[in-house]
Amino acid sequence: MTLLPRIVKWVERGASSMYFHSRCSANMSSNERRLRVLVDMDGVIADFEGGFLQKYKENFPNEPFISLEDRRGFWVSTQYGDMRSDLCEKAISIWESKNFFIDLEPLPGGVEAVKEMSEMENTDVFICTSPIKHYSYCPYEKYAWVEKHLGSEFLEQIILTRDKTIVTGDILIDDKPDILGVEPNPSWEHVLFTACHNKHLPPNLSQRRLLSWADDWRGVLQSKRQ
Ligand code: DGP
Ligand code: MG
Repeated sequence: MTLLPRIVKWVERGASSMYFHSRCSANMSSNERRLRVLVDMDGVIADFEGGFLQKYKENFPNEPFISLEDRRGFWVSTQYGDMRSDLCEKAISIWESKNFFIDLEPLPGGVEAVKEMSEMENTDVFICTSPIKHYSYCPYEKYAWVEKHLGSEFLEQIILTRDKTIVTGDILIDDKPDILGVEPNPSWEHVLFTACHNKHLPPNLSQRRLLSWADDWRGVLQSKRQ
């Protein structure tokens, strides 16, 4: 974030906390409620599927693979295991390897969108991502990826959790169709981010979608402010 928007953010935060603590009756419109946006990482800003397929083919050049066009279902290992049972473990070995997560390419427009929304007035953005349980590399590399692509100031904005339902927010932009956990009524609206594995799902009228970062994400945020 460049210096000027950061100063504006500090002033905004100070102003809104003064407002809530002093209970003064200042002009409400200048104290609009802050919007909290949770942005998933894999499949939303980091190209997990593309990175997986590239490394799988490099590591197992003689094994069958599933093109991104033919991907179905969230769990990559399930679809590989359905093709041939031993391919499940081969798939898992790819994302459990060192440098898998740090090497992921950004998805088009994602980094720019996250930076832009974080500079919007009255907007807090968090990267909300589930690490894999094989923790040797993934959590470290997720932090390193954020620093590399979004900048060190975003290290303050990372939430690593296997259960996103317990995180409070207004919107969760995520490519996983079903986000379940211990909280039956999460505070956020889940906006489904289109990915190769979910684009064939039947339309769900109760779930909004973002087709890509070229889609109207600004309109989605605006709709939550009203
Ligand atoms: P998230 O994008 O925050 O919902 O994280 C989901 C993680 O799970 C992400 O790192 C991708 C990974 N993942 C995808 N397919 C599989 C799978 O079949 N098995 C496991 N263990 N993880 C998977
Ligand atoms: Mg994801």
